[in-house]
Amino acid sequence: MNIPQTLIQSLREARHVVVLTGAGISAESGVPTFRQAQTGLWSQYDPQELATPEAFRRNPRLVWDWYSWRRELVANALPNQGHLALAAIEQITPKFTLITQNVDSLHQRAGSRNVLELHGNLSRVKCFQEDIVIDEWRETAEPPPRCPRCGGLLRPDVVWFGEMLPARILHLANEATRSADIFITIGTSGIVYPAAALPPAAIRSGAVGIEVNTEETPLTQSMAHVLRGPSGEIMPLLFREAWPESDICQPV
Ligand code: BJW
Repeated sequence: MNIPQTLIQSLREARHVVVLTGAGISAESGVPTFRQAQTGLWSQYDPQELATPEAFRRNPRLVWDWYSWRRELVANALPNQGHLALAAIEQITPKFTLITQNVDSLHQRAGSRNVLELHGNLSRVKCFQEDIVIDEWRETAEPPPRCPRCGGLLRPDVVWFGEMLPARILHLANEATRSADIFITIGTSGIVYPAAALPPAAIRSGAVGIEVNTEETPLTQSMAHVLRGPSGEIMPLLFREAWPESDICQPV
């Protein structure tokens, strides 16, 4: 792939690089994307219908079991070259903010530090009743497990459709978006709000917009640069072209 020199130059000169990632960045780690057909037992369910408070109210066990399956899947996955390249870019740029819609912790496991998790994290659970994060819990024969404080049902600490995003994190994401010189979206379909509103907001504030995705999305048209292909190949290439002299974490 030919990466435009103007893009390389903008990246080298940027004071604040902001990245928004979605499920596509973890695809090469073997984690199915949100809207990809699910596999095996879960292929008969629509993820959009499982990721709601209504679904949990209707069938808490089904929703809990889906998240338990995904928790195990990501625990056995490894960060890929795309995650690693972002951790390397964070080390070499003056200011770097990684906004992720993912709940899989793969960015943190790759070494990224300044990560804003818009949609929560699979590894945490909270009480469905009291909305309080519970540190100690274990799987039970009759899932979901119960809250040790009030006996309510436990649920994953993720953001479902119709729920508010964590206010402080969303505030930090909006602030970073407004001050970005470069805003890169990676592996997101760009259809879920308010995350999907961040790239156009960054571009309105003067950022150079870059999209890395295997497919076209509703965000594509507004981007200054579109890099079409898998992020596990494109991100290391971008890093090597922008900082050929760097010896930090040269992705292979
Ligand atoms: C690759 C690749 C490779 C593959 N390399 N690329 C404004 C307008 C319309 C609707 C709304 C609106 N504002 C709010 C709404 C409602 C709703 C919404 O957005 N609905 C839309 C579907 C229309 N939003 C909400 O409800 C949000 N809450 C909210 O706004 O609160 C205030 C409010 C409440 C009530 C009413 C109104 C306002 C909450 C959204 C929470 C989303 N949660 C989920 C689940 C998280 C937990 C879990 O994981 O189970 O988050 S849904 C799901 O979508 C998940 C993802 O983070 C999110 C985004 O998906 P993502 O990451 O983009 O994945 P995919 O699968 O869609 O795409 C993968 C992409 O990768 C594709 O493009 C591939 O091509 C690409 N790809 N391989 C590069 N190797």
